[in-house]
Amino acid sequence: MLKDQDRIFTNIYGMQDRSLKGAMKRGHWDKTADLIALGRDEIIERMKASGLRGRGGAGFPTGLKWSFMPKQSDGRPSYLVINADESEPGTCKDREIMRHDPHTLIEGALIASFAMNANTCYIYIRGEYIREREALQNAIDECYDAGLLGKNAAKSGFDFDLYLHHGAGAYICGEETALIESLEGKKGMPRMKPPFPAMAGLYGCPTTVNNVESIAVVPTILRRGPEWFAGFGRPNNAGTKLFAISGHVNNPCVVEEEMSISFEELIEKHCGGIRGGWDNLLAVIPGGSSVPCVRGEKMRDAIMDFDYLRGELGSGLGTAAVIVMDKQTDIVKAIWRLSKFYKHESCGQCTPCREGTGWMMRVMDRLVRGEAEIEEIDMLFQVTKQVEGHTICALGDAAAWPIQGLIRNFRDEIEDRIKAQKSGKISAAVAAE
Ligand code: L3W
Ligand code: SF4
Repeated sequence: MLKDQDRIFTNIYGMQDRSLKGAMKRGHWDKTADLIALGRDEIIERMKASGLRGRGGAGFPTGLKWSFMPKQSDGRPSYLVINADESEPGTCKDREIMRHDPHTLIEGALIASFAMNANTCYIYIRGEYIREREALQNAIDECYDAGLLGKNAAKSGFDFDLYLHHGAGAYICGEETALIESLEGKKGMPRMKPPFPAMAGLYGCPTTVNNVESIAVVPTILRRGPEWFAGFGRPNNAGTKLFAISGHVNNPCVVEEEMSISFEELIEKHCGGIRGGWDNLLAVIPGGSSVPCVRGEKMRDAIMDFDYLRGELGSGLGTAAVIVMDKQTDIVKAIWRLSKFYKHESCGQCTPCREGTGWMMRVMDRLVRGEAEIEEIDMLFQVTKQVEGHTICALGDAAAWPIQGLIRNFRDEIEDRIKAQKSGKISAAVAAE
């Protein structure tokens, strides 16, 4: 278990002063100019050595991503864009950073932007995060007043501006290129990649889009050293990580823990156990709604990191939003609800996603009522395969994977439901309640 002194986020529960004064007392903004004086290449090398992988869901190595940005300007400005459009169902970790520890993010934005030669950074915050927006804007204002942002930011010799921009409630704007479109004032629709944003991003200029947590950990990694961060977790899965645990645990919470902690330890130490005990655990979605669910009995010994959850369990760490479901859960209905969500949030520009999310939801409607034929389960699986990997952005995959997880892990539950409905044991109306 992570010791208190190893926690990066020292005010995640808002028990302390979140103002600049309070943040400085906790060690933030301490000799930031010295960190910047390390120089661009050295900062990027240290971030690579830390092993930090992006905290927004994909786990792409952060230092490597920064190294894609041009070293010499070709006349175009470079940008850092921070993705604070936290909308993945189950995910509420970045919210806690912005509410209670906003200076970790602002200081990280300055250092990361310097490393990528970006004099301007935009934070794109989810529209519904009104209190977080206020907290963050207050912290930004404090930094301008104190000379930590603006001309010669933090006396580093680097001029840097930071702007907060809020979205309007569309999940798809969390996809990095849709976010860029939205920031440019257009409808939030994903672009084809390549080109990746590092080549042509905001206003066609070199851009890096990073998640809030990825940027907020940067100052501490540089202060304590990359080897300190790399010392947590298994190889290729380094660091400390915010886990957001919701659902049927006794104490749902957001907690910073060591990467690769076991699921059992995470739940027992921080959440007071599973509601009704471990025998009552039905299923877990370990990384936000976009990754497949896993049967409860496979999760108890699971290692909570990218490689184990993907490689051993066919799921994923995603945003580390851990959704726990006990045996009182109607799992077919839970996944049906996710289908409805993805259908609603599809931007509609590519056919497999636009049509496929509708088809998947309609078959899930029938399954949830028990009105389908058994053969339709395989047909639904085939539809998910037609969507997966055939779309412009990852929303298509995200819509397909939860259903694939349901069919792989809970086929018996779906079949029982259809049989019970056919034999009159449950009515369609009751099944769909
Ligand atoms: C340059 C290359 N850059 C990849 C960059 C790319 C992006 C990052 C990861 O989706 C996932 C999605 C959600 N040259 C590059 C390159 N990059 N190859 O690396 O890229 P990618 O395509 O692997 O993923 P993505 O499109 O960024 C993110 C999943 O995360 N997710 C969570 C989503 C929701 C939230 C939230 O609410 N906060 O994050 C959960 O699983 O489904 O699969 O920057 O440009 N050759
Ligand atoms: Fe839009 Fe869906 Fe295509 Fe993504 S996969 S671009 S959300 S239609």
